[in-house]
Amino acid sequence: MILNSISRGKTQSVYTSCLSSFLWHSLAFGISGRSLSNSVINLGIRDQCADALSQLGFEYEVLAEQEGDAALGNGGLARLSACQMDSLATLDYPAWGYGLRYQYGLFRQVILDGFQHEQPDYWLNFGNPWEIERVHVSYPVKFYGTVEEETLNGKSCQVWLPGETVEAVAYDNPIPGYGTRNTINLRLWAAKPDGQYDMESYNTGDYINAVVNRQRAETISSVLYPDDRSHQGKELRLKQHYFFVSASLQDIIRRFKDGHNNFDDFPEKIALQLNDTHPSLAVVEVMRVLVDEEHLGWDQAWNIVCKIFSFTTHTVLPEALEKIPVDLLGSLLPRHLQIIYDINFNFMEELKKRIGLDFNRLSQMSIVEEGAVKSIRMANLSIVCSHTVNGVSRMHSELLKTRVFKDFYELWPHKFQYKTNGVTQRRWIVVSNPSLCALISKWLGTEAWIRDIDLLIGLQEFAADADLHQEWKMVRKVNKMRLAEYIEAMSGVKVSLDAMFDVQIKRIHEYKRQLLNILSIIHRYDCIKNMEKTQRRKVVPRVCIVGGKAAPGYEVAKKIIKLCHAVAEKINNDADVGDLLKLIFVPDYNVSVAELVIPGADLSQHISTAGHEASGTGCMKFLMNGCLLLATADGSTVEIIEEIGEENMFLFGAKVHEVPALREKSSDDKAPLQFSRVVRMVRDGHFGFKDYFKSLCDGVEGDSDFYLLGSDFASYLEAQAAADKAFVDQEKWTQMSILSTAGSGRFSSDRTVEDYAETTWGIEPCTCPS
Ligand code: GPK
Repeated sequence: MILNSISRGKTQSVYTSCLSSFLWHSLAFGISGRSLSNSVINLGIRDQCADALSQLGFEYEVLAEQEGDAALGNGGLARLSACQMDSLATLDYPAWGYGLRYQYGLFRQVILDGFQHEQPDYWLNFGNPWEIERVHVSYPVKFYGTVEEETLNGKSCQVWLPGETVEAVAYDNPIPGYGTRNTINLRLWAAKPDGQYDMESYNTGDYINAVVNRQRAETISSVLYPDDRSHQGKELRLKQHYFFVSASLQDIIRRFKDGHNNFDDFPEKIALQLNDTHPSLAVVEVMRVLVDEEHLGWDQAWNIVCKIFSFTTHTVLPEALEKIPVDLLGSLLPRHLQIIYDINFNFMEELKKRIGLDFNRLSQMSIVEEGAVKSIRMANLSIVCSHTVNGVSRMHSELLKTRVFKDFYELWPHKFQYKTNGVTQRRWIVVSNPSLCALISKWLGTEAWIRDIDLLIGLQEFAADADLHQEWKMVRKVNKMRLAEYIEAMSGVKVSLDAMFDVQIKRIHEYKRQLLNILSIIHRYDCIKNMEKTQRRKVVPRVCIVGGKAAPGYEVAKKIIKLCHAVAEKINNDADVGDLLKLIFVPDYNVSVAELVIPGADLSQHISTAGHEASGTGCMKFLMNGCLLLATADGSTVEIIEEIGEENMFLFGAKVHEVPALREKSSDDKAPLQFSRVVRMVRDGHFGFKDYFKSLCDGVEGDSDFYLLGSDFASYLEAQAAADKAFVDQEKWTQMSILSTAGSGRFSSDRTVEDYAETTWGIEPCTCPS
């Protein structure tokens, strides 16, 4: 969960009075990944640390590896926030991040017989040395109860009489910026029982129940929900949302009140960024606090809300748009439900004035969805209450405007913007690829690119330089060796360093099409098997690496993992194939694994069906590291093409505007014979588990090939062949690799955050006084 808040206004005074709160929430707010290496780099004390440790008899790298991976998030969305926090700190912005201090992060993936099993990740086992527990910064968070009407100063008002109170205790996680003294704070909330004892139970002798009830409070922040897309109306999840929102807002408002007593100044000082809909209850909570507790009039409060919130959405998938059943919301947060109804009533009245009685449109845009389960549409609520609605890539924003939120765009075109995602070069080059970092600095003659990423373009000048090629290849080889050692230690499979390391690592989703990758690996295997021995010499050897977690309840994704293992088992043990093809599944993919795998990859795959990946950030990490991309024109890859040119990557597949028509076409017209052949191999039990894989095959054949694996297969194979061809010419490949890194500057989160600061939040950097 992230709510980010930012302070606006004069920079110096803002810094010292520290009014900022960058209320940027995603339920899955990530501090994802380790902290130590990033922090010592940003503080500029890496060498001193290494020296000091060696005097104590420790090796810095070995020690850094001991840190657990804090996986307090699910995937791209969470890691994006971590990158943006790094950039906010580095660029001296006065910002705060808020989230939940889950006791159990994202589950650990254990593979048994090729099947995924989930194990709890109790990441606090050895404590967390980087956090500071603020026992004195705690707030009561209330749930349940009833709402009563009362009269105050002759005016009637609503009073919420809550039924349960839980305490939110702050844990601070400092995020130092690079090359600056500025350090910002990620404040995570842990749930503790309310200080008030349940006296009645104690008095009536129900001691055990009283203690059990106290413990129940702690469950609110105990576990991260591991599905990043489908949100069934679970009470605990809603409790997490509100717990997080309420505590963060109390914190922000307390800080504001420290120096101000007029809420009209609130929008001058505070910007709150809704990072997806998980924190969207914040808009309702601010209304509640202003109207019920601060006794502002509705219109005055509404004016304030509309000025402080901006909303970023991270998806195009309808199933990822959160809806909360009204019954659930009404029982947990009765006053909030009333406020939502009031907001919606006003919105509907305004809308009727604008569009008339177009009931279809009115019902689609309504915050309340009628139907079998009456629900609150959190995205609609966020759009209505925010001054800006951001997409995470240009293509995403276009889809929002023309499809997902078309009606809203027609109503409020000025609200819609986009900020293409970015990643921080501090973690994704400096920390994870130190030899490439040194090489870049050497050739650019400066380390300034670590703060000023645009300088990377300077590498273009040397893209054909034979000396740079030599050194570039050496760095890449060393990283491949490191990865090969890891693969051997983890899977027992020895891989050849001469092979192309071809990687697809990300959450397992049908739209991300790991299945397309596996089917093409089967095709490659089948081709090798059917070749004359002499022909085999021409095959470009490949090590295909796949990694990713499936949501525990996502059956199809779990079958894809099993298929990957079944195919790997067959290929890796086939003496005919040898080093020509290997398939490796990297278990328990997380940020630390990514830091090892990305620098060692030659080729990486970003092959979602066009129009499904809102942005994608993995592609940016690979790009920065000089890995070539094999991709569809989806999300941010469209912008990557503009930066490095189509000739420096391997593009394939249907374009976004072609997808609807292709879906209409019957599958026999679109899937090539090779596709039917590989699917048949799976169906026929070539890799075992025939019955188990049947539904996977059914899902990509006939008319059910929603993600267009069949129709994209031929062009995918062509792109794969083009990659093979390019790899044979190592000088050409190296040049493409250098140009990839050189062209990656636009995909730094520094650029994203600067853009947000200037065009959405209206804040300026404030340099920390020395
Ligand atoms: C989007 F909606 C969601 C979600 O629930 N989880 C998640 O990781 C990702 N995302 C998108 O899938 C990516 O395309 C995008 O780059 C990332 O969020 C950050 O914006």
